[in-house]
Amino acid sequence: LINITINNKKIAVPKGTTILEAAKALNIKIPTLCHLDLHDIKMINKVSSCRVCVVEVEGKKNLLPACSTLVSEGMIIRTDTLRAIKARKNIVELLLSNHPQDCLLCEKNTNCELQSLAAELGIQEIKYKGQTSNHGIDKSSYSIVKNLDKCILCRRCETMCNEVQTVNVLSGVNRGFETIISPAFYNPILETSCTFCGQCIAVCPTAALTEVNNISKVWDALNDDKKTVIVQVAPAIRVSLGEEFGMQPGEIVTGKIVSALKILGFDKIFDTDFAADLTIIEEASELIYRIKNNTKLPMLTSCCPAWIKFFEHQFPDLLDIPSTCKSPHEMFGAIAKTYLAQKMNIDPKNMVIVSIMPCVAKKYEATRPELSNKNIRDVDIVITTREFAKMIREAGIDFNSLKDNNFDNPLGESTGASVIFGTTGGVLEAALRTAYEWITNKPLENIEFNKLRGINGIKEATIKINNININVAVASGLGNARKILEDIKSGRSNYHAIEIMACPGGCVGGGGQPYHHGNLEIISKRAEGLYKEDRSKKLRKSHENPYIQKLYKEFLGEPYGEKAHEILHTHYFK
Ligand code: HC1
Ligand code: SF4
Repeated sequence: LINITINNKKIAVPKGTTILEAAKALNIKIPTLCHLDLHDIKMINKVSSCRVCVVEVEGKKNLLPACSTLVSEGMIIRTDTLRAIKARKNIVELLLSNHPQDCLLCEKNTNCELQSLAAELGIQEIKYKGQTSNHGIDKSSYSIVKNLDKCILCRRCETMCNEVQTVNVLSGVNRGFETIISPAFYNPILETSCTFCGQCIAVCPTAALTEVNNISKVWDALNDDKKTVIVQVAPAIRVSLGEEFGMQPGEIVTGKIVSALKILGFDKIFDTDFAADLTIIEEASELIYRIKNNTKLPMLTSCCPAWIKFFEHQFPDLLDIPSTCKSPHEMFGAIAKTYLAQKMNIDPKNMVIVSIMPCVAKKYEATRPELSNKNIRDVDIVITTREFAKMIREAGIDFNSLKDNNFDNPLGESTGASVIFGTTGGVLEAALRTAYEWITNKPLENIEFNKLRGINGIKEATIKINNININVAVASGLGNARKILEDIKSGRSNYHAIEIMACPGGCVGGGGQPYHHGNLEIISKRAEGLYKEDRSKKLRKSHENPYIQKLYKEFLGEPYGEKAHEILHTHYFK
């Protein structure tokens, strides 16, 4: 151990510890901006580009950056001297001198790390006047807005995109004042292999990367008398939305969500969980078919649109193995505009389906032409958890005091299996609960597959069903997905089914969720909330959902049959 002193407090820390880490152990806060250490998902941004974390070290002439300076025996460090504080202020003032000062109008207002830091440091004027950048805004995609004028070159997005997701879309080009973070050849993001996972947005400290805001489209629909506006809520929203209103991550706010949506004026309030149960019926049927016929194995799950885009770009020779199931929220839209439209006796053209999702890739997914029926899109508008929270605030709803309400039927009932879709491992666990009972004709006693749970990037298990050993794997984060796909490509893999989610942790860690500001424990707590909701449900297997059974009886016919294929399945492109 190495003995050091920080602000007169002594501590012994292991060799290789940085001053920043040692200070944290003493509960001494050193402000940082570019630094981000998300150990659990192997994302460590250590570029030390902002220098906000400078401290004084006895015997050293210059101030040193705490994030990249390792401790040494006997080091005496001060984080709170006038010189250090002045230097920090100076750095932030310099950053602000080349930053649009439109906080009041900014998408990240009240959620921006630069803004908070400026407030913390008491900055009230920007001393420096000079040249400011003017790069224009990239609004080419349906998911992501890139505004380089707000970029502070922290490189967090670059680390996330290249090292964690291995997509390699964003990198620094040019030098000095001209440096920008850009796709190759300055291409608009739409023309790249960006998956729209939104993880770059999740780690951007400012509003350089944000989601495409669809709130006004929803207000317009709600105010159009000719439209029947139907909303669905993704599994992962119910354990994260509360954070926007001061609640703990993982707190289940499903009932309050329904109440808020009623006040906002949606005509019907349904649950994507219902469609997740439906997905399981189709996906479990498909898996059993493929195992019995020993064809197109391993089967890969297909509910994550960023993952779909990733393999379309990166692994085009494997396009036949993903499940052909549309994602649950797309299945929901397809059923709403056929089965429900018939039941309600309305023209699907006058229906607007709004999806509230933890994901920015779902915005792009909804525009894919093949996710439609007779040229009518399955889903019309997608908003994120964050946008939903903004709508609740805009409408002046006191979220915390709302009473609980229930989803409407027939597309509002769901089982515990569907709830856990929102966390990594949940889709596969849900599919196995059904596949096991269908193959063996026996009840599954222990329905919790603990080996598939937890935030680990890659998880594996072997499940004995009758006499067959079914090998399964789960990956979250696209870098982990890449490893699994490379193994399949080279024939090293012996899995039957693999679940892949693009965002580390699954949808609970989605790019449209409340910002975690570097605290990954938040993602685990959201997952715990979903498992808790699963345990509280009377029905915990998708095939037990009575409304799903009714849907097949009244409308779809056989699971994985002709009508189901026409409405609920899709195909992929190189
Ligand atoms: Fe997800 Fe899914 S679980 S993909 O993470 O399969 O977004 O929550 O809605 O569609 O159900 C997201 C979450 C979500 C779909 C479902
Ligand atoms: Fe990279 Fe995902 Fe951001 Fe696209 S959305 S640039 S893939 S991190």
